[in-house]
Amino acid sequence: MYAENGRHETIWGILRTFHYTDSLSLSDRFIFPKFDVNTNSSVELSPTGYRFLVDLFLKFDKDNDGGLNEEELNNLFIPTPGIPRLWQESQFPSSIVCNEEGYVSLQGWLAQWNLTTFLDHKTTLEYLAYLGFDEDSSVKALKVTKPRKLRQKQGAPKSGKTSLLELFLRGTYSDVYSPTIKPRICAKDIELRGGKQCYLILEELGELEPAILENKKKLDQCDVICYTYDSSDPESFQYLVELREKYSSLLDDIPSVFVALKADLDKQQQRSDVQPENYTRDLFLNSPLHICSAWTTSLHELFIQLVDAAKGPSTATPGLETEPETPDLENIKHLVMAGSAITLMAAVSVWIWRSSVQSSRA
Ligand SMILES: Nc1nc2c(ncn2[C@@H]2O[C@H](COP(=O)(O)OP(=O)(O)OP(=O)(O)O)[C@@H](O)[C@H]2O)c(=O)[nH]1
Ligand SMILES: [Mg+2]
Repeated sequence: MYAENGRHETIWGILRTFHYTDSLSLSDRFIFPKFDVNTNSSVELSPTGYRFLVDLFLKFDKDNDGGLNEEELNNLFIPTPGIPRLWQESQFPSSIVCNEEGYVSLQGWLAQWNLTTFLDHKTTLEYLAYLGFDEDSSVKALKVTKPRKLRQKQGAPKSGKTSLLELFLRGTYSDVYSPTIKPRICAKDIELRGGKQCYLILEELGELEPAILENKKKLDQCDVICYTYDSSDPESFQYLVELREKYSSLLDDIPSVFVALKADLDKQQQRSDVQPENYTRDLFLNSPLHICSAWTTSLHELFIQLVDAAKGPSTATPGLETEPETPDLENIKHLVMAGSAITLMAAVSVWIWRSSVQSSRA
């Protein structure tokens, strides 16, 4: 009866009371259904998938405060082997927006699933199966995007990448500097011009940066590189110049956006062979956007530029002289979910890089 009513957590509650363990298992074909993805395509949640996740959230937010506290989250995950490993690796919930109490908000919950699906759709399929998405298969919760061009982000050490991530998620950042060692990833929806929304995935790779630059396959996952430097530090830009020189064959194919951070501090002449404005001009790219972590509108402008670069890669690819093209709106699947005011479209992933060698100098 409980199974028919979709009350999987109750069934598991009963089984656990009687000391059944996880070895009572679902068939592999059900947990890991076949799902083909073309190269250069990525996987996203379908409207049905989003709707299921919204309903799940609402069902388990028992106190109706718009956030899942630890107990509510644990209850939700009872039918599963626990919070996905991928979530633990991305330091969930620091990867998403939480409410004031630090509980997972609906906005953050959906962003986390969006991130999961982008990074490893098999985890999404597996968990939706545990959570009772569909008695036949969880594949209806997903969709494959059209093959797309590449996109991604990277920057000079100590230039303010982590602060940017913090601001993106929480609207504040810390004055205390601590270098990023382990990669940090976060996802959140942003509003574009005209009110459309999109999920932006930002990643700062920490010490993994050199390894990523040597891994073409990993590089392909990313949409835009955002090169960040500190406009108040005369040594900062040269780092980007050298890095781009060293890896030019890989980096030249990828849409790029240059950003000068810490615009609130005095701008210094960069001690590099070429000044940033000339460097970007020679690559037929926009001049570096001057951003200060405290100016929220300038930040928003940056996030929009990143999405534009992903949507119209030819306008943002180094060395490509092209007429500005209209972003491929076909690719932007604009969906409105029933029962919620959230509109969705393709996710854009952006990586922020730094070199461990350089950081020890910084
Ligand atoms: N004045 C000013 N300081 C900033 C701004 N953004 C970041 N900072 C400070 O700059 C320092 C470095 O910031 P992080 O965000 O940690 O830099 P990072 O690029 O992530 O550094 P690594 O991870 O070591 O490469 C911190 O002390 C921040 O508080 C800004 O817009 N203005
Ligand atoms: Mg950092």
